[in-house]
Amino acid sequence: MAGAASAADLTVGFSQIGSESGWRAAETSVTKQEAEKRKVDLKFADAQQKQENQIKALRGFIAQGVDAIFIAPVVETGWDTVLQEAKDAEIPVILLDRGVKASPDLYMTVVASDQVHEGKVAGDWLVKDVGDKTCNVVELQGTTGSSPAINRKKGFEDAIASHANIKITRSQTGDFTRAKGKEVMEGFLKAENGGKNICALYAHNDDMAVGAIQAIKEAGLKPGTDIKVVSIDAVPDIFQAMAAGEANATVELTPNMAGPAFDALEKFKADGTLPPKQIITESKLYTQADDPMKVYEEKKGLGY
Ligand code: GZL
Repeated sequence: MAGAASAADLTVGFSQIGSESGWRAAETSVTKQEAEKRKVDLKFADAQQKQENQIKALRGFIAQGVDAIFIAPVVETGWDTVLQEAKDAEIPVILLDRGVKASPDLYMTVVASDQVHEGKVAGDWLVKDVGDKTCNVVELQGTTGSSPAINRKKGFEDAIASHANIKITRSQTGDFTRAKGKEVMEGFLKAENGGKNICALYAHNDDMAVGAIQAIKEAGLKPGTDIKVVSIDAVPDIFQAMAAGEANATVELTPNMAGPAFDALEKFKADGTLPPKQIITESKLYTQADDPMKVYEEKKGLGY
């Protein structure tokens, strides 16, 4: 259509949290590919997990006069002022993969999974797996104050609420990283009779689960058998662990939040159509029954 803004005319500032997990690295590479495909000029800023760096990056994008801002907000709170500054500069903001506690008129849309549902799917799998056996669960939470950590905890607790035989006995943040996941799991194992009192691990992402699997093995126990392992993201390495019988289930999170975000932005720029306030991506359960090495081969090399 004559005069319709094509993506090629757009400059988008992207404030990314960092590279704390394989999934985050995949999201970054997919976002850059999506921008490339659409000939969008993407200004990328890595915040190294710090909110103040994201706020600084957003102010830089506003000063540059970008056409739009994408941000994966590291935590839910503390965004009102800088989002208002973007709104005052008439620069639309799209949230990727995490939500914020701010007035919805301060951002165009959030492209993310239903994180409560992800936690519920993980919990439902464990409920089905353990039946009426007593099961003490340890939980590795994501980054404190982040929407996935809050929501995935809620979803899992909803799933086990009516099953008195399943209880979360220890819960601590592993900040979505392998190293922290391993370290915190080592503490859980020590505190729980060398792990003999632990029936299952629920990790808010696969990277923490992979770190914890290492700790379980070093404690002389069999992950996937002595301690069941359920997590979220569906990164390649969790499928390798599943194929080795060391992990049991994961809930897939697509790393392609940018595709729907760019689509919404292009439509808005072309004819002013606003997207819904939430664009929810699919979640899919994978278990050892899903030919894990085949899935691993399909996923590796996709930027993880
Ligand atoms: C969830 C996303 C989480 C991933 C982690 O939408 O924000 O952040 O599950 C990542 O791997 O660190």
